[in-house]
Amino acid sequence: MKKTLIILLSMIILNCGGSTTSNEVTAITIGSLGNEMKYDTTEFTVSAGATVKLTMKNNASMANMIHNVVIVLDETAVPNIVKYAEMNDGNPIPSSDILAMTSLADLGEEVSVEFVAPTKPGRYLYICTYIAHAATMRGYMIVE
Ligand SMILES: [Cu+2]
Repeated sequence: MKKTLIILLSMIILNCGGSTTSNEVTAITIGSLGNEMKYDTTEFTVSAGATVKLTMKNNASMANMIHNVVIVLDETAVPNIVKYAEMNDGNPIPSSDILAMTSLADLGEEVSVEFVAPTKPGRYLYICTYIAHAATMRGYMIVE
């Protein structure tokens, strides 16, 4: 904890040096909606090119309610991404159509991933690829 604080403080100090690069991280948390196959957040906005720390918080208490967040660059690739993930216990196969993904969060668990948002503004679909969840567990990351 102390170490994190020191790192954060040094980052702030470094940022005061007139440098044009930013170390700011946009933190987003997406939870599951209780025991439903739904996210509690179905839309969030980030700046183009921002560094994003995305956390999936699994709020479920029911067996098999395992979730992830997979942000997709090309929506037309979703059927294949889901198909291959479902053949792989819900874990997506890494692909150039996937911008970022968390691992699968077990009941009560939190998992995070850090990534850089696209520089191209738009709406980027995110889905849960655990078996049979993708139809209802979805939302949009808006890049502006
Ligand atoms: Cu899910």
